[in-house]
Amino acid sequence: MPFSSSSASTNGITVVLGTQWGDEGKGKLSDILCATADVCARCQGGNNAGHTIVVNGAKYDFHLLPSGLVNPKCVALVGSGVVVHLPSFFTELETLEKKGLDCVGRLFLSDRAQLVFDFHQIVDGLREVELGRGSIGTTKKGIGPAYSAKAARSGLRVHHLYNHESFAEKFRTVVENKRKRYGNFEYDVEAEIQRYKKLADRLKPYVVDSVSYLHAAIQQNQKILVEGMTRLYLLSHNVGLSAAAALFIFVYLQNFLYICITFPGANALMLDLDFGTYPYVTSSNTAIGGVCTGLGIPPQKITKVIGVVKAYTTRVGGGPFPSEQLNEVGELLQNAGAEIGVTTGRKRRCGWLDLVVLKYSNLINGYTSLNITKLDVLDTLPTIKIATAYFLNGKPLASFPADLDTLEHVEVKYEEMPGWKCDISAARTFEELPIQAQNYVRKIEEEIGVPVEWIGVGQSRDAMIHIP
Ligand code: 2SA
Ligand code: GDP
Ligand code: MG
Repeated sequence: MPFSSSSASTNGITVVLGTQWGDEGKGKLSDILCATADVCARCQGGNNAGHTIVVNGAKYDFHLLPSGLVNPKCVALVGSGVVVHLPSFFTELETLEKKGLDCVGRLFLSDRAQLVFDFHQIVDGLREVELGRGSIGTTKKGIGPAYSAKAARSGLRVHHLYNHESFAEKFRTVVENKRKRYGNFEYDVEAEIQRYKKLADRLKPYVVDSVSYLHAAIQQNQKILVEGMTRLYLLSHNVGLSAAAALFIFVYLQNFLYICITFPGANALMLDLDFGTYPYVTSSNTAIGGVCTGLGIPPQKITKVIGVVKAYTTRVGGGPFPSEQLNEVGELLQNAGAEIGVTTGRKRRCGWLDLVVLKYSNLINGYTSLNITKLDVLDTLPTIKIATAYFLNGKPLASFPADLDTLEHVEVKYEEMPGWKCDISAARTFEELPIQAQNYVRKIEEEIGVPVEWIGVGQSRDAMIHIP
């Protein structure tokens, strides 16, 4: 490989980010990294996200909960920047537990996280109807309305649940205001208040001050590095310590070994509220900045930023997509890649890999290495195209345009590369890939200027090439 991967360290904070419009396969990489991580944390988004992980033939779908839960030694933290629909939190937890995952004592939620209520989801749907042909194509999980309430300073956070009277009062006011704006939609406010009283009790063991917890973890790691690990959190659970204390002890002891935190950022750069294809974006910062604001950690603690790049491009929902293929190529990618939304079941739109997007994405996120995923989906193509530049009225664009009208009208310049026309799913080293596939990977690496560290060649956990 022309570049070597910059940081092989297991210490520090590793961030996993989507480089395109989402569904690149972040969940699978997070799962692999969490086999050796102490903590897996989520920093933004809500149950709009969808990550599918396949381990030994068993399939797990994650939406709100961190995908690190598949690994029994990993603590999962839902951070302050996440918007949480509590009924979905518990439904997802129950589904995972039914599949045999023991999440007791290793799943935690920040007391500063904002809550998403059913009325946010109702309003999400009403707003999409209002937008008509210009609708965003949201997941209707209430993400936009919940983040809007946060920015307007009228949102309710997890800690508010524990002052029932004041929670009930605030809740009545916010619903009343929404009804003034969106009409008298059906919603039993008093029943909801009672439901949340019960949910608050059920939630108590999971609630922590995530800022203190993460900083304690980071601090310990800087000072001590000793081999060995003790699973004392189970003991502390048995003797009745609080969840926060149990978590603290667990992480403290784990850190004698090392600490490696992964942040499986939900969604991806092109859906970032500031840098994505606004307004066809989600309502949070999916770029690297969202990691610091969503977890309250300083940027210099981040040692690795892995950009996950699908070997082609997909997008779900509305908005411009310059390299989209509304033809048999798009259909082939959709079918071979099983490109169906994990949360809504919508078909994902498909197109060629777009280097203009990836270079822009790297400018903002500064990837230290890349994970190319779903390379196997291109197995049958005789020729593969890569978008290398955008032109408007015959002139090349110098940068990724902010204006969507411009983006919708760009002409895309493509380069063609020969396909490999064989099954690559059994390859486990770079050298085992056919030369055409190696060249495709090298092309991406050279154009973006970031080393490729991982290559996905199939859905399951083991179908991954690691280039250390
Ligand atoms: P929202 O619901 O307000 O966040 O929607 C705003 C835009 O963000 C897009 N979005 C997504 N894009 C890709 N994948 C997502 N997760 C699911 C998945 C999507 C699904 O993993 O498959 O099941 O449909 C996701 N979540 C939000 C959304 O399409 C809007 O364009
Ligand atoms: P995420 O949101 O980025 O975590 O991605 P999703 O889970 O929504 O979508 C990626 C899909 O591709 C999932 O069904 C994964 O199991 C699957 N997947 C991930 N990596 C690979 C790969 O290398 N090859 C194939 N064929 N499938 C993959
Ligand atoms: Mg997804």
